[in-house]
Amino acid sequence: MVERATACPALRHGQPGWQLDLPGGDGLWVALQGAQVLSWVAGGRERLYLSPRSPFDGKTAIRGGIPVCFPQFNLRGPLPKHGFARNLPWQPDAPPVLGAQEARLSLRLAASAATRTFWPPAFDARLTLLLEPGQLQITLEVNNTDAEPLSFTGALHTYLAVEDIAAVRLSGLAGQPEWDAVADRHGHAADALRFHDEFDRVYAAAARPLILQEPQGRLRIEQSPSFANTVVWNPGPDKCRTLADMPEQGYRQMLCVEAAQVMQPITLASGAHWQGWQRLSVS
Ligand code: TA6
Repeated sequence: MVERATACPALRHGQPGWQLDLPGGDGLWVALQGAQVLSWVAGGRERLYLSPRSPFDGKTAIRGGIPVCFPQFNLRGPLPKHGFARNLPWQPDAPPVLGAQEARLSLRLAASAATRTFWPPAFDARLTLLLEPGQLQITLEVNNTDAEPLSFTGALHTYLAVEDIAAVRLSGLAGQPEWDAVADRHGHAADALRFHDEFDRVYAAAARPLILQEPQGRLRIEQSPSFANTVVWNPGPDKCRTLADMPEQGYRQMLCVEAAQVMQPITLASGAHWQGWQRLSVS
């Protein structure tokens, strides 16, 4: 057992990344590809779903963990689905900051020849991971380093690990405006969301925390008001069968709860800065 937080470069799934550990046993691993957290252990349990069928080839989107979707959400624009940030290598921005009970690591993706093939603007993005006992906060920052304004949408597309999706309830969204992307129907959120089939809905974000309730325990999910939406996604059995990078029964073990900006792009003037975060806490 370590006595102080530690951080070191570490390979997993054949991919380069960083491992952060706290004295009490909590830890995370983040891949350089996409600055994608692929494991977060808290309270002795893995809290993130990661598909065993992900290709791990250093460039194809990884199915699971916390994909950073930037600068486009889904297919709402001309870019590849969910943008390019999840396909490109990010780099540590500065040495990790380590305390007795916390570890912080920032990774950076700046405009390059690779990003300009998709998207012309100059930008500087940073993802900061703050690991504390029972808690993980993920903060995305975007700086417009271009002479012109830039606009983006996106998400922290978190895949939460669940024991059995049939036993999961997600509360905290009651009454929020809801767009059901499967039925293309607008309505309002039920008191507690249950998941029996394909579920793909975009909500106006709630000011209160969401609670993911399972027989094994609860997880509290918060997001900054700078993300206008929360997206909740589970492919259900039929859609899951069509996803080559998911096991047939994989949908049973995951639920995506995403801090997102879907409908209304964020526009940054030249030199302007934006940040948005999601915080996950074991309770
Ligand atoms: O956030 C939900 C969503 O946009 C769904 O519509 C679904 O397609 C999902 O993301 C996964 O997208 P991906 O490109 O990772 O397969």
